[in-house]
Amino acid sequence: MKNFKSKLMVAAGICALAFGFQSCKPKNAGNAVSGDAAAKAYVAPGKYDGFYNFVSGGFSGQMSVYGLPSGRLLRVIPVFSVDPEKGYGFSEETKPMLNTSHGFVPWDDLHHEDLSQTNGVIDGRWIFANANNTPRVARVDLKTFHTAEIIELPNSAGNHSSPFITENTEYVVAGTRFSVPPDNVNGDVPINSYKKNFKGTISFISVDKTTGAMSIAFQLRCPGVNFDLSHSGKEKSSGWFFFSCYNTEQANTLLEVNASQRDKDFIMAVNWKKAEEYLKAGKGEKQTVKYVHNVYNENTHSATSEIKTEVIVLDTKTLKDICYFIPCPKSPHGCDVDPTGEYIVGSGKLAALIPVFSFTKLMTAISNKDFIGDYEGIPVVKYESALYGEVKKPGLGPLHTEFDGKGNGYTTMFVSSEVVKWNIKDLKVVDRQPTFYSPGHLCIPGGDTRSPNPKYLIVYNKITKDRYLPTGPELAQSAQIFDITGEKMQLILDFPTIGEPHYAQAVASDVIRSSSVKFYKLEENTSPFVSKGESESKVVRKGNRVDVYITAIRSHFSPDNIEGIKMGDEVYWHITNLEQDWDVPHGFAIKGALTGELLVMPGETQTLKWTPEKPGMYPFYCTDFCSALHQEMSGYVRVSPKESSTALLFSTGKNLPPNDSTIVKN
Ligand code: K7E
Ligand code: CUA
Repeated sequence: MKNFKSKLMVAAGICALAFGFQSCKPKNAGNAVSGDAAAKAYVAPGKYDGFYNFVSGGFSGQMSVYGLPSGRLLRVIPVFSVDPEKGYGFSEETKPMLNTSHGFVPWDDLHHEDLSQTNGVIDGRWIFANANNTPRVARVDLKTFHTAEIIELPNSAGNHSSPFITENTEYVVAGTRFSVPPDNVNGDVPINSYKKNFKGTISFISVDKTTGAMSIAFQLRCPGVNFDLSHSGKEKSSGWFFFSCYNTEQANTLLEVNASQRDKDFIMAVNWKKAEEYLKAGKGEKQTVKYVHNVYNENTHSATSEIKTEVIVLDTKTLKDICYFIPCPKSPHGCDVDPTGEYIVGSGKLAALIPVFSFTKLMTAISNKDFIGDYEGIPVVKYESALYGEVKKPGLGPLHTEFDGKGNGYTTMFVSSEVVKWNIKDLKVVDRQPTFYSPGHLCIPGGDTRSPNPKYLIVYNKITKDRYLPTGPELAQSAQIFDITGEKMQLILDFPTIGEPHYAQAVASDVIRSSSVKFYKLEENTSPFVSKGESESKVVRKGNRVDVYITAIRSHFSPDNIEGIKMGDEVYWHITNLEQDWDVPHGFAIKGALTGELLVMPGETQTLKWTPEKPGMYPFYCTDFCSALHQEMSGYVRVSPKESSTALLFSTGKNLPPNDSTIVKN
């Protein structure tokens, strides 16, 4: 959202004069927390939090897991970014996860998350996330909190309107932010041919009910606009999807001005059940593309990366009745659907009101063909015919809305730095509370599902002045928790976040807790490089490739003395953690390696590739404090010149025989 800031600040100035909105910085920043707040956020040592909160890491490419209401950071899950702390993206087994059609991409920008649902309720199985820059969608398995799968999206650029799921996780849906020429045509065209050559694409990724496996079922080819955000319909509107669209001006330069011309942009309503019918009837076109599908296997403990070459595209211009545009003021960002599925809320970044659309009215308008025309062949429904009503003077710069299931919406106001609670029926503002500062997304546990759990509201801020100790030019990003059990929202805690948070989701902890994997069973480990006991540990040379099958158990490695590695060798350290107990990882580090830690879970095998740079003695050690004798958990590798005659020897617990290094001259 930072890119919108300057425009919004300008708008703020204008609107503050015109409407007398509050200034950007709330006045009572210092003392907004009332007396009993601390008690409400307090979770005693040794007690569990009631909720998991999954917070996007933004440009850190990761997802962090907090406990609520304590705001305690529990875990960082690497998704689209390498994580040296865990070895993700450094081990040979996890490297393929970050493979794309553009090669290995070690870092991306993660904005949105969506927890899987069954019957419109969070089922705690998976959480999906988007890579914004190089378009991808990931699935994280909540049994292990590991990234299980990543699928790349062809015909897309800036995968922002993503990922949003349907009520039974039939599909994970992703809309492209940047329209671009499709991948199978020549994209080497003048930029100013936008109107002619640029297309928007929405991907429907199917999700296997049992395994969660993703595959691109079909794509919709849409007019060239910017798809910003979306949400699926629910209950009565299930079968539909809603996308906010901006840049309906189809500008290709200085969007700040040129994409803010029209008084209204659109929300695009998509009848995906209809799209499925066309797909079944064979109306899709096969398109040659190239994208990558990466899958992590929890038995081999390794990922595979496969290149795919085809998608099926449905053209929404020729296939009628899939898409409809609803005019929506003005450059809408958030597009949120209330728990009943009746109300669709568009948050126009530059609008001084919040339009709430009625699904029932929309359906009537569509069947009556109550259109004001078409936009690139797609019917445009009359604004008033789809509108339920407008929330007047809600604040400035509305971005995102969540729901409490008790008839209220909560909308963040980026410019006026507040969160505003409003009643869905009468569209009256019920309460407003300052945030510190410039909130982006917000989250109520289950707040975008049929069944919210409205105890807390968490607001994720973009700017954090005078809330935390200074840390140089950049301050910590911040989240703020409000108790929303009463009529008024009550701020109870600030906590810092990693990267820049965008969307977040939360769920009661018991939905996930009980299914947590505690360790991997060694007997189920089918890695080709596993050693299931110390007796299987070994060092094998094949040409200049050396495979070290090494085991880790408290508190030693086997083998721990290795000689006969030579310059020019590529050494693959296959570390199997023999422990069979909860929370006993071992780490592995060797001088000169690209990471100081490869973290290996009990029962798991992970591989570090290492190429020594000069002859000498190289210690290796365990990086995870695993026992009182952790510091003893170490070993030595001797590296000899390429031409030396040093024999390849290894041992544990006894000295190697004499092994002279003589240079052999050919
Ligand atoms: Cu509003 Cu990328 Cu969802 Cu940030 S986005 S806030
Ligand atoms: Cu194993 Cu420390």
